[in-house]
Amino acid sequence: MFSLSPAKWTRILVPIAAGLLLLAAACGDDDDGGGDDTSTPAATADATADATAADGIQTQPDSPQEVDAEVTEAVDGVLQIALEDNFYTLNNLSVPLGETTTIEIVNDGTDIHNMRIAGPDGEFNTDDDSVSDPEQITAGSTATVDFTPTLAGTYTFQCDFHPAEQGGVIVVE
Ligand SMILES: [Cu+2]
Repeated sequence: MFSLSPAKWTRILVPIAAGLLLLAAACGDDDDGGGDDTSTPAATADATADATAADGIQTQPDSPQEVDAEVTEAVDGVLQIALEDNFYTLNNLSVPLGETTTIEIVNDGTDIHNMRIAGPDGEFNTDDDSVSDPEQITAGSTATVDFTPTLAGTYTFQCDFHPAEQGGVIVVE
């Protein structure tokens, strides 16, 4: 009985080989599972990006000028403020989200002043700033800033000529 014919060996070995192939296929499925695992970090990165967008604007600089206790709201898309040496007469402003507010500025001082609003990036002198037109407002003259915020939050503005003492905030909601 120890001497099996080649035909009998074939009947024994073929099922074993087939079993090994099945095991290999099963391992292949495990590898696919590993592939699913590698997609998880990408999904996490997307969630992080969404969370950043949902957080809205970046942390803004502090106003160099003490902020008014009273809030001044835009009326029919217009806010009127004045410049003095060296402060804003009103500097706790409120405007609606997603609408253009025109800030009308008159320079009641003797120095040159202006108004620059840090954009959503929370930094001055970057592309997303809103700046008065003209950028230099001489004594007795006027200027405007058209501000159309698309993200809610509290933005900081400053005078570029007196950034250490003249500024304020705009609440967007
Ligand atoms: Cu100034």
